Amino acid sequence: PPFHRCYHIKPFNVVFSKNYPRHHQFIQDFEVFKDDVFVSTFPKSGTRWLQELIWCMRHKNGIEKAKSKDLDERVPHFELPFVMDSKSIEEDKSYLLNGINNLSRPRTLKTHLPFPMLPKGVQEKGAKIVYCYRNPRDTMLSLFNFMKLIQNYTGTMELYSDVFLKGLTPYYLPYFSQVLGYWNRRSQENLLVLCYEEMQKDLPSVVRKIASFLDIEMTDEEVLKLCHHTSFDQMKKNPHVNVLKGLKMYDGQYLNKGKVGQWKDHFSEELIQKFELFEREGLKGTDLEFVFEL
Ligand code: PPS
Repeated sequence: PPFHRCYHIKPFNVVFSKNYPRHHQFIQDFEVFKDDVFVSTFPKSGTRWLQELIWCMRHKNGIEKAKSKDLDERVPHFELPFVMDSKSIEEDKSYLLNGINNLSRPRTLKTHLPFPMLPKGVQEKGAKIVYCYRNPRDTMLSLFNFMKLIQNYTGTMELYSDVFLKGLTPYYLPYFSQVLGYWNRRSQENLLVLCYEEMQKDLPSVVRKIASFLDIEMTDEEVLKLCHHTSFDQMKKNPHVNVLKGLKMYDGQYLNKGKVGQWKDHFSEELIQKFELFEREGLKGTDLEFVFEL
């Protein structure tokens, strides 16, 4: 049987690869402006947190303004039409044209695309990218919970971890190829690489780092206000953030636990060993390190 049935995953997970060839050129040629900022992540690695932070930083009185519009409208998911089973490229183009091209500048866009698949204009114009990764164990767990939430996934966590380790996650995107694609380019001037655990440990420092990267001046008071606005508790009760437009949610919420080291409460010894092997292999020859607990 098709693999998605063996793993209880919906074909949604492979749609990207099916539709991608006909969209490739369109994504490559998408008009990028120098002042665009792409917030890029492997899914479930702190995207929403960064989207809210960066949007508020880039707009005067951002925290107040953010209260009148959903996050998905302020920071749209760039390639969303390409991962959904849309009917035609025309439909996808019209999404982009209406949803993204109508955004006023400076635009902030969310993406999970691997670095080489970003529009050519990102490099040509020197648009900035803020990338964030998260340790693979918490990432897998968060993705598993998300699949239960949006697809009513019925498999076990062990089964889903196989999906993750084999790279059959949404977009057909193997974890290491996506993370290392950015990590290995981190010396590029237009790329800032962060990690989720660092945001958890010391958010004010991360905010200052982002501000300096994006040439935004912030007072200490503004930094603290923003950290409060984007704390887990505040974001969880913020109806403009803790929603996902157009997606039916099964049991639960978009913002789940928001912790580092959740995996320790769920992983068996056997699963830990599988991940250790996966991490050893994936990290070979790189100086990337993960933080598994704080
Ligand atoms: S998505 O669907 O890819 O955009 O999801 P993403 O936002 O990348 O990841 C969701 C996880 O990030 C956690 N999160 C936060 N943690 C701490 N503080 C804040 N403010 C915050 N906002 C989102 C969210 O809870 C998800 O992690 P889990 O472990 O599932 O709770």
